[in-house]
Amino acid sequence: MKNTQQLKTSFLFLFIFIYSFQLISAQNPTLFTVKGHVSGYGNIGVPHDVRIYVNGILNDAVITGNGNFSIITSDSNIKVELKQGTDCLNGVNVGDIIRMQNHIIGKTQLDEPNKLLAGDVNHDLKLSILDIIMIRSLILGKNDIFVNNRSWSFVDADFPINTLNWNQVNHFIQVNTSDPKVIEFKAIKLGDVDLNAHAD
Ligand SMILES: [Ca+2]
Ligand SMILES: [Ca+2]
Repeated sequence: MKNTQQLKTSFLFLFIFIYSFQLISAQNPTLFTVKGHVSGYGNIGVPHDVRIYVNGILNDAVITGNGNFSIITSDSNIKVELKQGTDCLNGVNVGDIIRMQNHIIGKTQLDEPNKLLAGDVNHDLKLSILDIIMIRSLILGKNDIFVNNRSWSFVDADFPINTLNWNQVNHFIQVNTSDPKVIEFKAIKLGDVDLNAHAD
């Protein structure tokens, strides 16, 4: 009889232990840290006021002066995007329009994929007269931002980009959070096809 009672008590303790463990696990999910880095191209540097979005939601992670950031998440797979929508005119002037016109009519091609990404200000993955119209409106003060409130683009820096595939690069990075690799973004100032914007 005593053994039966002891067995019941043992089962009860075992049940409480497993239940408590499950409760603690649910309250304290495993957290992953995803490390990232953003860099400008050439001597352009990294812009201020860059916001980090994780799965479409603004995250509190901040980018340090040297371009590093850390995201803490409990998700096993996340989509990371960077956005910056201030100071759209930075580096944008008539010289950019002339270079884009020359590219479109085939006179002088823009010779770097970064310049093509910079020129596609309406983000339709083509360089066309529509982009020039948008830049001209910005310079004339008729609008103060490019589409989707973007002033800079942030693309996957590990994509093997060239002047033929520049429009296939992802403007986000999908991350398996258990993978320790550092994700790398490249910052592109929109509208600045001769690359004379500055980061601060
Ligand atoms: Ca375009
Ligand atoms: Ca420029």
